[in-house]
Amino acid sequence: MVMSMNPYLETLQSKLSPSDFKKLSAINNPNVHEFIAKESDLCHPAEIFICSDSAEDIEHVRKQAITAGEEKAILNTEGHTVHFDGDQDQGRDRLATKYLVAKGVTLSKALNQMDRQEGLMEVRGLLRNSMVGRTMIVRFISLGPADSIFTILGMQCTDSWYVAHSESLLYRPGYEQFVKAGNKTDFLKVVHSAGELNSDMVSVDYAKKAIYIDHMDETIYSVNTQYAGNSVGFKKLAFRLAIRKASNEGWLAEHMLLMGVFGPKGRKTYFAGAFPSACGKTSTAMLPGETILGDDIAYIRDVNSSARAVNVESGIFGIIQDVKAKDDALIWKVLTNPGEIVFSNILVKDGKPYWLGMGEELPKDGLNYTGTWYEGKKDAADNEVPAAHKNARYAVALNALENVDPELNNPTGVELGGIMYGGRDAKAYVPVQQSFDWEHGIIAYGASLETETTFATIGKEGVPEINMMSIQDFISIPMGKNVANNLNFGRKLQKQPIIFGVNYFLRDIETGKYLNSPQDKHIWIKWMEQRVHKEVDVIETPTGYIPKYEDLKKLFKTVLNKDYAKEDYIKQFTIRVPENLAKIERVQRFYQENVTDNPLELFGILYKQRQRLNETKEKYGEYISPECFEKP
Ligand code: SPV
Ligand code: MN
Repeated sequence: MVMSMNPYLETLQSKLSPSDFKKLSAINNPNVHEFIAKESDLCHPAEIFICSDSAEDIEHVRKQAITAGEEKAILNTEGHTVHFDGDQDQGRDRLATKYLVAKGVTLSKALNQMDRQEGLMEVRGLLRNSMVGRTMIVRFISLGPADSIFTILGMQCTDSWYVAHSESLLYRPGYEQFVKAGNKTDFLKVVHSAGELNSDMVSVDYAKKAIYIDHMDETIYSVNTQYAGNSVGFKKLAFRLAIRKASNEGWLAEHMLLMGVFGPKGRKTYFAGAFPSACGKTSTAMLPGETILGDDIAYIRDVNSSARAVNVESGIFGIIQDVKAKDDALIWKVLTNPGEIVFSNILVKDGKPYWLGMGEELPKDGLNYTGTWYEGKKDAADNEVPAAHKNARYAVALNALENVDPELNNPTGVELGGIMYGGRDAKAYVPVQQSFDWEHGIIAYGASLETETTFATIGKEGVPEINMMSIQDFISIPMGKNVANNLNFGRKLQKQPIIFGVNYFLRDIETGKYLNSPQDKHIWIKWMEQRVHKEVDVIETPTGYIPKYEDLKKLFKTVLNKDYAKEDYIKQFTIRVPENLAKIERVQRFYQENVTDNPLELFGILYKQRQRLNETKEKYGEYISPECFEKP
């Protein structure tokens, strides 16, 4: 029995069953009890469920998500359920997501922030009595593998069984870690309430959505939303706190995939890749024949002077649109076979899930995020409602994939051979290039990453914007500091990963058509793998080192069994001087206007790139075939 009960634990006793009380008491940490007691006092749940790592507790959460109606067990395949978010709650909400900052502090003009006291008053006001009549579920999670230098512990109080269930699929359990850690103060805290729900168990008070990040107390508040990107606290919300922690401690928290890529004779090289949402990150991580460690968030540390990385998560919350049997064999197999999967915002008809771009004809009616759906249905603004939302997703544990990498839970992570940055750039950058060195890669590819807004966030699509290292939405430190952190991290390494820039979205200047097929990314990554081992030669251009035609031709044949035409290569790898100069200008303007603490190298490296472009323009004109740069 507990020797001396702290007052927080005592106040919680009336809301806990004897077994839950026992579970909570086993965590000998008044900080944990204090957090739960305070949030319980604010949200007023009828009872509290403490979710340990036991199979029984995990199963209880899964079943409750169905019993409560947040997930519907209406799909024919065993283990599959579907959850719907409200029609105004279909993506991460940038406007509702704010950093709470102390008076006189500003993180950066580009970040959404508000006064901390005001924000706390507002969000705690919204949370007041939000859980009346409901259960508060307390989850403990380990971000990164257990017992490792990478591990960050987190806990969440939520009234959503769907959120708690998603966390079973997406994260490593952390209850036992908390028990072991004893009186630890250093952990992330999240409180979430779905707020008022309609009879379909969907959050309705979207106008009062608030997702506030209080970095001073390492606490995240999320209310009146269910969309996992806003409510699963350990995803993008904890990520924001981790970026801060990493910055203070000298490591990197990144919006990056992690994968193993095979070279000749079974050699495996690990890559990390930063891509803004909906720019091909998950599909890169899932390339057939390679291995996957993660598709969203990585922690990277300097271990004995090499860069080692872990996946913060252990599951995937992936975009389902355009997942096809032919192009995405691995995930297709998972999604169409028995196993634990939560689909969200798809269309359901006769027990079968449907999504946009699945390569099958969609039914003319069914159930979707707007309720009963039929072809031609209009929303309140008179726009046609699609059969499924573009940002419809699936949540699944990584170990459901047959190509999950055996090092997923290695407490020392994997050594990175390469890092890639990829945006959505219709005009300027070539499909793949290697940076001249670490600094050039960080500035010209990472800090200059440009994309267009997509359906993964609420708001207009297709608006071009800078998305620094793909963490623009999540950055929680001054932006210049983030660039400096990245520069410094690599400079200290004896074994630097090679930095690459990729662009899956380059379009033909005349026709506007994409110049590559989605499969081509496999070629680029195989080329990068060879470059890490210096097995193929390169061509030097003003923006980076690009592949030689012969090397790509070989790879197209061996990997995809395709004949790669020289003409295609020339189109794809032509250096477009005007578009590149315009890009540099946009990047410069963005940093000049929004960021006050830019490292000097930023403008220096961009300046040199501009100079190289101008010099080659003098010599070869505005559109320069890669052949011009080839040494005789
Ligand atoms: C993304 O949008 O980058 C995601 C999904 O990975 S979310 O959980 O919404 O962040
Ligand atoms: Mn993401």
